[in-house]
Amino acid sequence: MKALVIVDVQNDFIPGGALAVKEGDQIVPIINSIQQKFDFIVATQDWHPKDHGSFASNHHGKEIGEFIDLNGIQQILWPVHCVQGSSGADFHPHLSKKHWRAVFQKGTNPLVDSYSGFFDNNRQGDTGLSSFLKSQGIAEIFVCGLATDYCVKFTVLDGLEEGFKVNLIADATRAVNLQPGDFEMAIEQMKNAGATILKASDL
Ligand code: VGL
Ligand code: ZN
Repeated sequence: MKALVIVDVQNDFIPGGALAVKEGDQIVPIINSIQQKFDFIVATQDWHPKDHGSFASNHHGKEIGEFIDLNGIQQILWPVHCVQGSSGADFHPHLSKKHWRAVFQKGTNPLVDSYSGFFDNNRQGDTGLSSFLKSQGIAEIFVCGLATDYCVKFTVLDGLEEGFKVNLIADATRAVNLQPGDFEMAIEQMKNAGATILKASDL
């Protein structure tokens, strides 16, 4: 069985939000039409406590975009985003949520970031996504959402490591692109790791 995994389509990643992804809003109608082709849909939600270690403002004298060591892992510092219970952490209001089986929240441990929908960046914390999908007989996942070069990419890479057949619906994602070309580089990495790169029209 196959599942659609919708990654982090939340207000803070949409233009106007705290960590806006350019054109992030453009994927919402695309994802809504894709959802009609799937019987099994789950979503992930970036869900940080206020004191999260990935926020620049929680490190005295540090700026957004700087790198720090966060408990032994290199961490880029982000603006405050997707704080638990804030409107920025809500899903985009036009995103259809009617047929979702479950939502997996991530980034809840202040001591470590979590890009992947499966595991924290230190691979210790587990959201339960992998065991849930496996318990439901899902062997193949189709990934879309935000952002191509962070949470989408690491969800795809962990999905492959967890033994799923993984497809990326590339035009149903958008990238942060801190550096020009980050979108293309992320696609290359996912493809090299074994993901199939698709367009929404291929479904
Ligand atoms: C994300 C940066 C920080 C994402 C989440 O959803 O891609 N990026 N937190
Ligand atoms: Zn985050």
